[in-house]
Formats: sequence, structure tokens, C-alpha cells
Amino acid sequence: MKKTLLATIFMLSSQVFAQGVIDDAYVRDLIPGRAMSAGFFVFSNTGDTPIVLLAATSQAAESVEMHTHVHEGGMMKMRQMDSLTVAPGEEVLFEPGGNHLMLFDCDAAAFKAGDVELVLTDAEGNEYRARAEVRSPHQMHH
Ligand SMILES: [Cu+2]
Repeated sequence: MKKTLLATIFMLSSQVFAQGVIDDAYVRDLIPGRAMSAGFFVFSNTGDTPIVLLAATSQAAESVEMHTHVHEGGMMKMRQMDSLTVAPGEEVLFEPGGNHLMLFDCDAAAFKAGDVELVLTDAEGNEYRARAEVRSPHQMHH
């Protein structure tokens, strides 16, 4: 009974205060000598209007780009996305082989400390933040 009430209050308040939620965020740990990483998560639009994601940043990287993979001439190629629209109620996956963030010139110390935050910005200037778990490339293959 109490649990149900709390869950209801949480759902109501999250609808009021946040339209978008990032879950299960993680980044690939740096390979020694390379400063590039990739970020993955689930982005959910919990509101009732579309969210147009325009940009991504991280305090642990000089620059971050939104990428997707496309099939082209029998090859999988990465392509940068200028924006990504998430419909109300929709969940968009950022996962290996699909949409992902590319992190350039990463801060090795921040990765080592597990201190990597991902920030997504939408067309209205709203920010969606999540702390990303740092996973070794080995952990990422199930
Ligand atoms: Cu990429």
C-alpha cells in the first residue's frame, strides 16, 4: 500500500519536473594510448511532447558527438547525427552497433576515478544528465 503510494507520487513528480530520463548510462573505458571512448544509455521521453536532442557534452571529454550506424553498400558505417527526435513515450537505445555517443580527447584521470557524467541538451535548452559507469571493453561483451 505504502509502496504504491510512493511510486505514484514519484511518477507524478517526475512528469512535472523532468520530461526526459537517461537510464543505464555507461562509457567504454579508455584503451591505453587512446583518448577516445563511446557512451551508451537508454533515453526515455516521459513527457507528452517530442524531445529533440541536439548535443551531448561531458566534463570528461573535450568534445562529444551523437553517432548512429547505417548500412551502406553492405558495410556498417558511423554517421554523425545533428539531432535525434524522441517521441512522447518513446525509449531510444544508445548501444554498441547502433546509436552511440563518441567522446573525444577524454580525461584519463576522470575515467580512472569513474567520474564521467554525460549531458544531453535538447532544442529547448533543457539538460538531461547521468553519471556513466566506466566499463572495460571486456565487460561489454556478454
Ligand atoms: Cu561513432
